[in-house]
Amino acid sequence: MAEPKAYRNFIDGEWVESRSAAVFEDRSPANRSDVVGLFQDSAAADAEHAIEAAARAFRRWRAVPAPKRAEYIFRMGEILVRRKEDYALEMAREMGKPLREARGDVQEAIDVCYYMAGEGRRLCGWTTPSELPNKACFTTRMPVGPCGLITPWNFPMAIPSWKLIPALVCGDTVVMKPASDAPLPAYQLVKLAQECGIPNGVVNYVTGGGATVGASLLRHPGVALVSFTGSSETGRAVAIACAEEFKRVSLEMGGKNAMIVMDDARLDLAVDGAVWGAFATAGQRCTATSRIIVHRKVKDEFIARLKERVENLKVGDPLDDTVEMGPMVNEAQLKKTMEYVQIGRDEGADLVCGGVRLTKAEYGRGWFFAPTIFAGVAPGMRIAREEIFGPVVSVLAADSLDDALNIANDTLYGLSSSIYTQDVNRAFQAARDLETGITYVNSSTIGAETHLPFGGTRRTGNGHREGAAQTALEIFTEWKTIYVDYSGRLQKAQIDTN
Ligand code: UN1
Repeated sequence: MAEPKAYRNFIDGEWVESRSAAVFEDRSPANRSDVVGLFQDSAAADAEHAIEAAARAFRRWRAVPAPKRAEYIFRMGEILVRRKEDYALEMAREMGKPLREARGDVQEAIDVCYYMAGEGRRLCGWTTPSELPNKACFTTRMPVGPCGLITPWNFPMAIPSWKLIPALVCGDTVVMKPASDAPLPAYQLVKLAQECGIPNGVVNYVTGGGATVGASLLRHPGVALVSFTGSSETGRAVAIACAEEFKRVSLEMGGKNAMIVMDDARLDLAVDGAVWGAFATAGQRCTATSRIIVHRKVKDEFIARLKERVENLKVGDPLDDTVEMGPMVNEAQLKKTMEYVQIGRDEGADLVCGGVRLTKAEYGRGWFFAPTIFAGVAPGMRIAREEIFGPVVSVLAADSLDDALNIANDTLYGLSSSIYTQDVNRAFQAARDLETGITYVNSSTIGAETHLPFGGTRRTGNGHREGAAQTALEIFTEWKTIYVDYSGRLQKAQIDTN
């Protein structure tokens, strides 16, 4: 086997090794002997170096007209289109999502590039009359400064792009710290930014641990904003650290997303949505369907049909185009999932299928877990309350729409939700009353589009929404109010109350 490729940090326009002189291995979760690459196990000093470069570059980048900044982004989109298949293959190998989902992940980055490139010619503020004659008032969006982007492994190109691309259009500079389980797609985005001519220091990339690189981004006063996607636990630590420095912080965190299936639902659609929602990316999505609340009248039939589909899901090599579910990303995620299966059994839930690690033949080389359904789950059980982030779904019963809504809303999280019904009144009531950032009617809890607000209530976030320009720009810019007095008169002479 050829030596694995060693990937470097990107700081101030140079590809550099870490001052720590240490690297970590990035292995495929489907085949642990496959080393995808070696990445820099960076020291805090590397992150500091990158933050300083981003701070210097900010002074120049903020002055580049936004339509020009957007041209770089458009070019990135054009190249991404051409390389989509290569990047998808690389991603499937690196973090284990099936190829067709990996294509979708790259596609999200393409969509964000094209969509946000248009924003370069908008970035609109507003004007409003002044209280005084001969005075103009208007508002304009200003970049916030160097941003620390801390991104997860489950959407390793899409999520970095949701942050990087709007930040660049807005005139911010960035230091990216991708998750160590999947740093390669973010590396490709950074390389692309360089290839498209984005000036040195505007985009920086530093790999390594949360305690070194992540902590520097949180503590260094040169970082104006931290945008984080990951667990609620880590998000809390991020928010606390940012508060110390009065940093802006945008958090996208956990979910315990519910799908409601009413007695009038098209069960074929609901079963299909449940399979996709619960087991895409092996359940490792913050939008994953992890609770299915089914009307008691159709519960048994629904479970029987779901079981049949899930038992026939093709689990295997993510690079095989016919595979429907790949491995879990790492051993820790696998262990956590196994622990929750045990918790579910101990709580008295009914294991319908799955519940075991897959180890036979090729499965033994990776972190494979069987897609798992629990039925007879009560709302108070831990498997119905805590985020598992694995291929495990809990089925709960409800007696009415109100009952289902109460169960769905009885959670600490609030990212996504869905309802299957053919009754328009029920659909609209659920759309209003499900207390989540996103609600789907007659489709699964996953499948968010990049030009709509993405984010959630409660412990899922801190009020921000990524995606849509109307909301993403609120994260990556701040408002400036400008008054222009063209009266040529002494201020006092004009009015005495202001
Ligand atoms: C995530 O799981 O962190 O809606 C993001 C979806 C994807 C994005 C998920 N478009 O499932």
